[in-house]
Amino acid sequence: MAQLQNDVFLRALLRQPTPYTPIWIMRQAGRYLPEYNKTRSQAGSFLSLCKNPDLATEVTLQPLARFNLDAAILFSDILTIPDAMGLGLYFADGEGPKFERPLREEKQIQLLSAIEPEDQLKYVTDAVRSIKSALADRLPLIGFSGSPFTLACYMIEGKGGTDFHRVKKMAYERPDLFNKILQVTSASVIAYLNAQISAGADAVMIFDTWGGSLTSKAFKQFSQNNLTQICSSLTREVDGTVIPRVVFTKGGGQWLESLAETGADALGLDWSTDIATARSRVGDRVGLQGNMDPAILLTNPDVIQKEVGEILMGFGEGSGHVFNLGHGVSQFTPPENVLALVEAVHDQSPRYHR
Ligand code: 1CP
Repeated sequence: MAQLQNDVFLRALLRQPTPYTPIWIMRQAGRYLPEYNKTRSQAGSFLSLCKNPDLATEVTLQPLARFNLDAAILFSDILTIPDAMGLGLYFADGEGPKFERPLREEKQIQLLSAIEPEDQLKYVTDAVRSIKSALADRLPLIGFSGSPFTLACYMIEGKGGTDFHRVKKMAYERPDLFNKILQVTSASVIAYLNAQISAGADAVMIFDTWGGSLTSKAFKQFSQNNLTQICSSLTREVDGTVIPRVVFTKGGGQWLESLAETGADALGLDWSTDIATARSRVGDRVGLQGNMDPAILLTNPDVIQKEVGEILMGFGEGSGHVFNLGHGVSQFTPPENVLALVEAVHDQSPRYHR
């Protein structure tokens, strides 16, 4: 692997010294950027963007051309895995993701089998190779997947934004069946992330977006165990360079100590947890990535600079912090506020790294 020109992000994840705090933004390529909307309308749909490696490369690079970000993230979606399993992903206009064939019958579940990434999801690994080549070792590229629990939520409910009653009913009433879904999905996630690493991803992130909807006991049983299994099965090094892993459980602030035991190098934090408290709880076991409320980006540069100052001061001196939002950037964010955010983090953070 060639030396990256900017590896501050990778070093921060591994809690190695850096000259400043690196920043990238969840959903940095997306609907708040006019150039993204243009490419998306030319492509016809979000899914055709994901499935075309040239267009996925183009939109991955769009935020990097505007902002001095410290990492690129593969343009794709977590729902590519259930789509490859045959559930039929589609996006109805103005609505979130949906599945034509959600998992409702026991027979369907018994027939599920793990995906072969270089076969069914070759458009993703092709996109990783294409983005790596376009980046020309300027910045690291983040690969990603959903967690098995979060993917199971979409696979069973058939859509997002629900109360998870179908999922929880199955988990509590038929844990055997629910575990079958989790096992097949975990095997798929492991193969998928390792394929992204082989294709050139420099770090990987697992989005456990709905883990926080569970009770503490159910979280251990139905999400954390799989996160640990995945981390222990991921490729650790490529040509002597460590591939860091980030685990992000939204709403998981109460479980940081146990999440630090999953094998993650860093934990994503949503905005509901104070970052100073989070750091004192995890100590030097893991790095932290986060955790500005995305709603701050709807305000103005003065408010943004002040908030950045508070989060940097909250984390305090030393390495191990990657600045990010606590969740994805809103589509109503003015791009100039993202510019102000990135500049504020780069201007204000060197004093914490002397
Ligand atoms: O153009 C459009 O209308 C599509 C909007 C969109 C985008 C830009 C979707 C649909 N997905 C994406 C890209 C995406 N999704 C990325 C790209 C990389 C980047 O950060 O620039 C990533 C990392 C994701 C991951 C993802 N998809 C998650 C996990 C992160 C999170 O936000 O919690 C989840 C839950 C999804 C499902 C999904 N896909 C799209 C939407 C609107 C949703 C959420 C639906 C819901 O609320 O349940």
